[in-house]
Amino acid sequence: MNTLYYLTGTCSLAVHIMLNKLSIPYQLKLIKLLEGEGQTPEYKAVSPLGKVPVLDFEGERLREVSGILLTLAERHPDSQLLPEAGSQQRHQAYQWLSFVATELHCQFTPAFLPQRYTTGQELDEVKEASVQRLHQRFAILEQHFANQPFLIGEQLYCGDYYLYVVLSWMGRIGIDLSEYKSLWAYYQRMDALPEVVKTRAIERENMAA
Ligand SMILES: N[C@@H](CCC(=O)N[C@@H](CS)C(=O)NCC(=O)O)C(=O)O
Repeated sequence: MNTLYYLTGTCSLAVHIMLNKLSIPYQLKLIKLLEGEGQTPEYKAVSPLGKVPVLDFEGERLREVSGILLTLAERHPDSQLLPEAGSQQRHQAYQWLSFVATELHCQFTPAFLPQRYTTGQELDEVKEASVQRLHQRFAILEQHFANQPFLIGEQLYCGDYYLYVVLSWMGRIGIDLSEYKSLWAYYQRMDALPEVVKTRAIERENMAA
Protein backbone atom coordinates (compact mmCIF):
# COMPACT_ATOMS: atom_id res chain seq x y z
CA MET A 1 0.00 0.00 0.00
CA ASN A 2 1.23 3.52 -0.78
CA THR A 3 2.21 5.19 2.49
CA LEU A 4 2.59 8.90 3.21
CA TYR A 5 4.74 9.81 6.19
CA TYR A 6 3.36 13.14 7.24
CA LEU A 7 2.64 15.67 9.95
CA THR A 8 -0.52 17.78 9.90
CA GLY A 9 -0.12 21.18 8.26
CA THR A 10 3.53 20.75 7.30
CA CYS A 11 4.81 20.63 3.73
CA SER A 12 3.66 17.01 3.52
CA LEU A 13 0.16 18.49 3.13
CA ALA A 14 0.99 19.38 -0.50
CA VAL A 15 1.64 15.72 -1.29
CA HIS A 16 -1.42 14.66 0.69
CA ILE A 17 -3.61 17.01 -1.37
CA MET A 18 -2.14 15.56 -4.59
CA LEU A 19 -2.93 12.01 -3.49
CA ASN A 20 -6.55 12.97 -2.90
CA LYS A 21 -6.79 15.01 -6.09
CA LEU A 22 -5.53 12.05 -8.12
CA SER A 23 -7.62 9.51 -6.14
CA ILE A 24 -4.47 7.49 -5.44
CA PRO A 25 -5.08 4.97 -2.63
CA TYR A 26 -2.81 5.52 0.37
CA GLN A 27 -2.42 5.08 4.07
CA LEU A 28 -1.06 7.71 6.42
CA LYS A 29 1.76 7.37 8.90
CA LEU A 30 1.85 10.27 11.33
CA ILE A 31 5.36 11.33 12.38
CA LYS A 32 5.20 13.49 15.49
CA LEU A 33 8.22 15.65 14.70
CA LEU A 34 7.75 17.89 17.74
CA GLU A 35 7.92 14.85 19.97
CA GLY A 36 11.17 13.65 18.41
CA GLU A 37 9.74 10.92 16.20
CA GLY A 38 11.73 12.24 13.24
CA GLN A 39 14.99 11.46 15.00
CA THR A 40 14.42 7.82 15.93
CA PRO A 41 16.71 5.27 14.20
CA GLU A 42 13.59 3.68 12.66
CA TYR A 43 12.47 6.91 11.05
CA LYS A 44 16.02 7.93 10.05
CA ALA A 45 16.06 4.75 7.98
CA VAL A 46 13.05 6.16 6.12
CA SER A 47 14.26 9.79 5.99
CA PRO A 48 17.96 10.29 6.79
CA LEU A 49 17.27 13.94 7.68
CA GLY A 50 14.28 13.01 9.81
CA LYS A 51 11.86 15.00 7.67
CA VAL A 52 8.41 14.64 6.15
CA PRO A 53 7.12 14.01 3.55
CA VAL A 54 8.23 10.60 2.45
CA LEU A 55 5.98 8.67 0.10
CA ASP A 56 6.27 4.95 -0.41
CA PHE A 57 4.70 4.77 -3.85
CA GLU A 58 4.22 1.60 -5.85
CA GLY A 59 7.36 0.00 -4.45
CA GLU A 60 9.54 3.13 -4.61
CA ARG A 61 10.50 5.41 -1.75
CA LEU A 62 10.13 9.07 -2.78
CA ARG A 63 11.42 12.08 -0.84
CA GLU A 64 11.39 15.86 -1.40
CA VAL A 65 8.11 17.69 -1.95
CA SER A 66 8.92 18.98 -5.45
CA GLY A 67 10.17 15.64 -6.69
CA ILE A 68 7.13 13.82 -5.33
CA LEU A 69 4.67 16.31 -6.82
CA LEU A 70 6.34 16.09 -10.24
CA THR A 71 6.44 12.30 -10.13
CA LEU A 72 2.75 12.01 -9.26
CA ALA A 73 1.74 14.58 -11.87
CA GLU A 74 3.78 12.80 -14.55
CA ARG A 75 2.22 9.48 -13.65
CA HIS A 76 -1.23 11.03 -14.13
CA PRO A 77 -0.95 13.09 -17.33
CA ASP A 78 -4.73 13.29 -17.72
CA SER A 79 -4.93 15.31 -14.52
CA GLN A 80 -3.15 18.20 -16.30
CA LEU A 81 -1.31 19.01 -13.09
CA LEU A 82 1.81 19.48 -15.22
CA PRO A 83 1.79 21.16 -18.64
CA GLU A 84 2.91 19.34 -21.76
CA ALA A 85 6.61 18.40 -21.87
CA GLY A 86 8.66 20.90 -23.88
CA SER A 87 6.04 23.66 -23.71
CA GLN A 88 6.84 27.10 -22.34
CA GLN A 89 4.31 26.47 -19.61
CA ARG A 90 6.22 23.36 -18.58
CA HIS A 91 9.36 25.49 -18.24
CA GLN A 92 7.40 27.93 -16.09
CA ALA A 93 6.15 25.02 -14.02
CA TYR A 94 9.74 24.00 -13.18
CA GLN A 95 10.73 27.58 -12.45
CA TRP A 96 7.91 28.23 -9.99
CA LEU A 97 8.28 24.91 -8.24
CA SER A 98 11.94 25.75 -7.61
CA PHE A 99 10.95 29.22 -6.44
CA VAL A 100 8.49 27.83 -3.90
CA ALA A 101 10.98 25.25 -2.63
CA THR A 102 14.07 27.39 -2.37
CA GLU A 103 12.96 31.01 -2.18
CA LEU A 104 9.94 30.43 0.06
CA HIS A 105 9.96 27.10 1.89
CA CYS A 106 13.66 27.31 2.75
CA GLN A 107 13.26 30.92 3.88
CA PHE A 108 10.61 29.94 6.40
CA THR A 109 12.83 27.54 8.28
CA PRO A 110 15.03 30.20 9.92
CA ALA A 111 11.84 31.88 11.17
CA PHE A 112 10.57 28.63 12.69
CA LEU A 113 13.89 27.20 13.86
CA PRO A 114 16.34 30.14 14.22
CA GLN A 115 18.64 28.12 16.48
CA ARG A 116 19.68 26.08 13.44
CA TYR A 117 20.96 29.18 11.69
CA THR A 118 23.32 30.63 14.25
CA THR A 119 25.88 29.38 16.72
CA GLY A 120 25.19 32.46 18.84
CA GLN A 121 22.26 33.92 20.75
CA GLU A 122 20.82 36.25 18.12
CA LEU A 123 17.65 34.23 17.50
CA ASP A 124 15.34 37.23 17.14
CA GLU A 125 17.63 38.77 14.52
CA VAL A 126 17.71 35.54 12.51
CA LYS A 127 13.91 35.38 12.62
CA GLU A 128 13.51 39.01 11.64
CA ALA A 129 15.90 38.65 8.68
CA SER A 130 13.91 35.66 7.51
CA VAL A 131 10.61 37.55 7.75
CA GLN A 132 12.11 40.43 5.76
CA ARG A 133 13.30 38.08 3.01
CA LEU A 134 9.82 36.58 2.86
CA HIS A 135 8.22 40.02 2.49
CA GLN A 136 10.49 40.66 -0.52
CA ARG A 137 9.33 37.46 -2.13
CA PHE A 138 5.65 38.07 -1.35
CA ALA A 139 5.93 41.40 -3.14
CA ILE A 140 7.01 39.46 -6.25
CA LEU A 141 4.09 37.06 -5.90
CA GLU A 142 1.67 39.90 -5.25
CA GLN A 143 2.50 41.38 -8.67
CA HIS A 144 2.40 37.97 -10.28
CA PHE A 145 -1.12 37.19 -9.07
CA ALA A 146 -2.44 40.59 -10.05
CA ASN A 147 -2.54 39.23 -13.61
CA GLN A 148 -3.34 35.54 -13.32
CA PRO A 149 -5.23 33.16 -11.03
CA PHE A 150 -2.58 30.43 -10.67
CA LEU A 151 1.20 30.22 -10.71
CA ILE A 152 1.59 29.42 -14.39
CA GLY A 153 -1.53 31.07 -15.73
CA GLU A 154 -5.17 30.07 -16.02
CA GLN A 155 -4.57 26.41 -15.21
CA LEU A 156 -3.79 25.14 -11.72
CA TYR A 157 -0.75 22.82 -11.54
CA CYS A 158 0.94 20.77 -8.83
CA GLY A 159 3.21 23.65 -7.75
CA ASP A 160 0.13 25.58 -6.64
CA TYR A 161 -0.54 23.05 -3.91
CA TYR A 162 2.98 23.56 -2.58
CA LEU A 163 2.69 27.35 -2.62
CA TYR A 164 -0.70 27.15 -0.90
CA VAL A 165 0.78 25.11 1.97
CA VAL A 166 3.76 27.41 2.43
CA LEU A 167 1.47 30.46 2.48
CA SER A 168 -0.66 28.82 5.16
CA TRP A 169 2.27 29.21 7.62
CA MET A 170 2.33 32.96 7.38
CA GLY A 171 0.27 33.69 10.49
CA ARG A 172 2.68 31.59 12.56
CA ILE A 173 5.48 34.06 11.93
CA GLY A 174 3.33 37.14 12.34
CA ILE A 175 2.79 38.02 8.68
CA ASP A 176 -0.72 39.12 7.82
CA LEU A 177 -1.27 37.69 4.35
CA SER A 178 -4.34 39.87 3.77
CA GLU A 179 -1.92 42.81 3.44
CA TYR A 180 -1.15 41.33 0.02
CA LYS A 181 -4.42 41.67 -1.85
CA SER A 182 -3.80 39.42 -4.86
CA LEU A 183 -1.86 36.85 -2.87
CA TRP A 184 -4.62 36.66 -0.28
CA ALA A 185 -7.21 36.17 -3.04
CA TYR A 186 -5.02 33.39 -4.47
CA TYR A 187 -4.76 31.74 -1.05
CA GLN A 188 -8.52 31.83 -0.57
CA ARG A 189 -9.06 30.42 -4.06
CA MET A 190 -6.77 27.51 -3.25
CA ASP A 191 -8.24 27.03 0.23
CA ALA A 192 -11.71 26.48 -1.27
CA LEU A 193 -10.69 23.73 -3.72
CA PRO A 194 -12.51 20.47 -2.93
CA GLU A 195 -9.27 18.44 -2.73
CA VAL A 196 -7.83 20.97 -0.27
CA VAL A 197 -10.95 21.06 1.89
CA LYS A 198 -11.08 17.26 1.94
CA THR A 199 -7.42 16.81 2.82
CA ARG A 200 -7.47 19.45 5.54
CA ALA A 201 -10.49 17.72 7.09
CA ILE A 202 -8.70 14.35 7.11
CA GLU A 203 -5.62 15.85 8.76
CA ARG A 204 -7.77 17.67 11.35
CA GLU A 205 -9.68 14.49 12.20
CA ASN A 206 -6.46 12.53 12.59
CA MET A 207 -5.06 15.17 14.92
CA ALA A 208 -8.15 15.00 17.10
CA ALA A 209 -8.08 11.18 17.20
N1 LIG B 1 13.66 19.50 1.26
C1 LIG B 1 12.63 18.82 1.95
C2 LIG B 1 12.19 19.66 3.12
C3 LIG B 1 11.16 18.94 3.95
C4 LIG B 1 10.95 19.67 5.27
O1 LIG B 1 11.57 20.70 5.58
N2 LIG B 1 10.05 19.13 6.07
C5 LIG B 1 9.81 19.67 7.38
C6 LIG B 1 8.32 19.84 7.61
S1 LIG B 1 7.66 21.13 6.57
C7 LIG B 1 10.37 18.72 8.40
O2 LIG B 1 10.16 17.53 8.30
N3 LIG B 1 11.09 19.25 9.38
C8 LIG B 1 11.67 18.48 10.43
C9 LIG B 1 13.05 18.93 10.73
O3 LIG B 1 13.60 19.76 10.00
O4 LIG B 1 13.60 18.42 11.71
C10 LIG B 1 11.45 18.53 1.03
O5 LIG B 1 11.26 19.29 0.06
O6 LIG B 1 10.73 17.55 1.23
